[in-house]
Amino acid sequence: MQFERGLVIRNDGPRMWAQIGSEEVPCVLRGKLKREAQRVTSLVVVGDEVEISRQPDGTGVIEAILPRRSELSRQGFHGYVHVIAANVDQLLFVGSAQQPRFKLHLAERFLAIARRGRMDAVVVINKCDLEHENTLKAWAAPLEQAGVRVVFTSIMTGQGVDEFRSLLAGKVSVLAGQSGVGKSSLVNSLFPDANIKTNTVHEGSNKGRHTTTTSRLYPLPGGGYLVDTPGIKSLELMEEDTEDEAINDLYPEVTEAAAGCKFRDCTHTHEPQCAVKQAVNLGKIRRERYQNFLRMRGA
Ligand SMILES: Nc1nc2c(ncn2[C@@H]2O[C@H](COP(=O)(O)OP(=O)(O)O)[C@@H](O)[C@H]2O)c(=O)[nH]1
Ligand SMILES: [Mg+2]
Ligand SMILES: [Zn+2]
Repeated sequence: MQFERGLVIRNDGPRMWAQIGSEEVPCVLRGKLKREAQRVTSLVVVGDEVEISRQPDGTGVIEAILPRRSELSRQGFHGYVHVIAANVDQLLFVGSAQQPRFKLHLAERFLAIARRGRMDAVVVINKCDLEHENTLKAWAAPLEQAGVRVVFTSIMTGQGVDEFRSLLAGKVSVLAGQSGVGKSSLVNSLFPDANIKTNTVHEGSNKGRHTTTTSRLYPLPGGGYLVDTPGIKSLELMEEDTEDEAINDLYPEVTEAAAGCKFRDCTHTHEPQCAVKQAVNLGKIRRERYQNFLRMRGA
């Protein structure tokens, strides 16, 4: 049987749509893939290239998933990896100069995520109209020294908007960055008619609430795609506070003892006057629990 090649452009959990030519075809997984999917969550994700057999009613059955060039993923507990999107060319970390102020550590976290997933990474500093040029250059310097491209933009003055547009052309890109930095503004100013949503799910709502599970690839007028996925937001939260919170919940005895550490940001590894290590030495916290806690924290 002759299979057709498709690109998964929309996925809302069990349901998937693949683009075949200019058609958007609803698809299901072949039974043998489904059994695998029970062991691996999100077996097929947006950006996957798949082989499809067409049914008489026009819908498709995904028969095979082609090898991925890259993976945007989130690392969970026990080495478990959750893939958010496949075959993404580049991760664009968008920060703003002010409101909110640029955070180098967030940029660096996403550079690490990009490297891990074999994606290119670019840092965009938006709202450049709100900060002095010298400050902007100082933020960019360590990134540029590490070989990372930094693009300065402003919706207000139009600075860098053409550069941003050419960055997206012909590529599959995912935009990451805190709420309020101007991701939607940048995209809307470039593609006013395209009705593209980026990281829409959490805006104006509380963390983790009202989440949609729909991920999609938006085709760009100039070629290329923008990835919209709630996963990118959960990735930020996961690697920031949710992960720590979840781990703290799992080790209440460590959390309790940690209140007595000398340093508020104590990692309970090498710091002096660490109440957690003291509790371990006194036998109040089991050593094995302590070691597992450190392993979970990636220490
Ligand atoms: N001064 C200034 N404000 C901007 C710029 N870009 C976006 N904003 C404003 O920042 C706010 C948040 O923008 P938005 O696109 O919703 O951010 P998102 O949450 O990252 O999608 C809006 O009020 C925008 O008008 C810019 O380049 N300069
Ligand atoms: Mg937005
Ligand atoms: Zn400590």
